[in-house]
Amino acid sequence: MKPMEYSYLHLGEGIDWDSYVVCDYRVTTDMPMEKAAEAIAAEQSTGTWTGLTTLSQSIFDKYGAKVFSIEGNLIRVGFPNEDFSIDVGGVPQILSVIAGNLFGLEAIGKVRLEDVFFSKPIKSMFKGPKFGIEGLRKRLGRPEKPLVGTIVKPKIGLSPKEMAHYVYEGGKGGLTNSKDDETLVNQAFCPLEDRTVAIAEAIDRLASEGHKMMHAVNISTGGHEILEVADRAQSWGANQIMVDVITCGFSAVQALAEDPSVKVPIHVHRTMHGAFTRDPLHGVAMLPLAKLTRMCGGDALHIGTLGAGKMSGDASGDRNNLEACIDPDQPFKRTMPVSSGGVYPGVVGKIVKAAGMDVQIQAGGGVAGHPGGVRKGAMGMSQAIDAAFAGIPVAEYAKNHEELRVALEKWGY
Ligand code: CAP
Ligand code: MG
Repeated sequence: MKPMEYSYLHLGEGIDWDSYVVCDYRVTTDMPMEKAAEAIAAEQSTGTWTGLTTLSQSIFDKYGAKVFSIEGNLIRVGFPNEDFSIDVGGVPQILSVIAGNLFGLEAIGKVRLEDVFFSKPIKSMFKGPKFGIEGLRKRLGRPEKPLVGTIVKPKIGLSPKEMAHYVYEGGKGGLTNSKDDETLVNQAFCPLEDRTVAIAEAIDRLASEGHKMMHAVNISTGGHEILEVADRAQSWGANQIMVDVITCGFSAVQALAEDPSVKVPIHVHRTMHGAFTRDPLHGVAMLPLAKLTRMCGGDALHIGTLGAGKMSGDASGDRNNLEACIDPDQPFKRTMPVSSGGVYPGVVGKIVKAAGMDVQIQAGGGVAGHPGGVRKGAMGMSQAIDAAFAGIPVAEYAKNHEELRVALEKWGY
């Protein structure tokens, strides 16, 4: 029997957005673009490198991916809903379809998944955030202003008592949020239990003094125990948990968000994403990752600093990430976009201008590096937020706010 060859090209056809998961790939190749597009559609659905005697017309029609358009080096491929295995399979299986083998196809060259549009039936299998922007704001009693936070620095090395003191000082300086850094979990110098208990006490003390604050304790760990660790952290007083979504997996976020035992918001860090988001021609853009994180239930997600900070990422790409977090057309609560990485008071106005008020702006070095210490560093950040909220230029505001003035003097604006 002669193997059948099928054409995955459906160029110019209208797309039934409810029947397909549609992906935009940027392709850099020596092949004719149509051939590359077909190779991707085939590899990721019903084909492989050669025709198959086992592939029938009906299998191809039902499950074959369709190439809907090719514009320059951007190709749009639709995967039929039937290609996805949601109940068992979930995000790992989705990723193996839309972002799997295709990146390694030797003949093609470079491919970058720029965007993904999930169909309604696929989205309906997800629950999204339990708290989202509104839930965080409610818990913090902060209805309008951007949230302002810190990442306790140094990343590692402080004891639980020192961390709790840092958090308390941050709260006294006006911060609404603080968090563990991504490399800290349960090292001997700062055990999770002792740290969580000590920080919860600090936060209780702040509350008794009239200030609400949240600290995201990093519970990133293996999938076999993450729910249990989240449980323990809550029993020790954690009022927010943090997960590194790339290293733990989207399913870790989803498992936590959907488990009724998790009663605190989930802060989602994205450490390691740069390994595949940074190359503009190859890998996966942050935008699809942001969409997936929201579907899986992340209450807050790092989206970049819109061109202001230390990490790579540009204003328009970060803006797209932010839109994915807050897009009102999605059937999920909105995820709080978190702007972090090399932030200091002098750039807060720029971030607020680009992001609006629904953003959490946080600084590690930009708080702990303040010449006056953590409390004054936190005051400098809080004052910068207040200035941006009031629409007053930061240098103007600093004339009456000493901590901000010192920060601007040290780091500029
Ligand atoms: C920021 C940070 C965050 C980055 C990650 C750090 O500290 O704690 O992990 O924000 O980048 O270790 O760099 P600083 P992104 O405020 O001291 O820079 O948010 O882009 O994922
Ligand atoms: Mg960090």
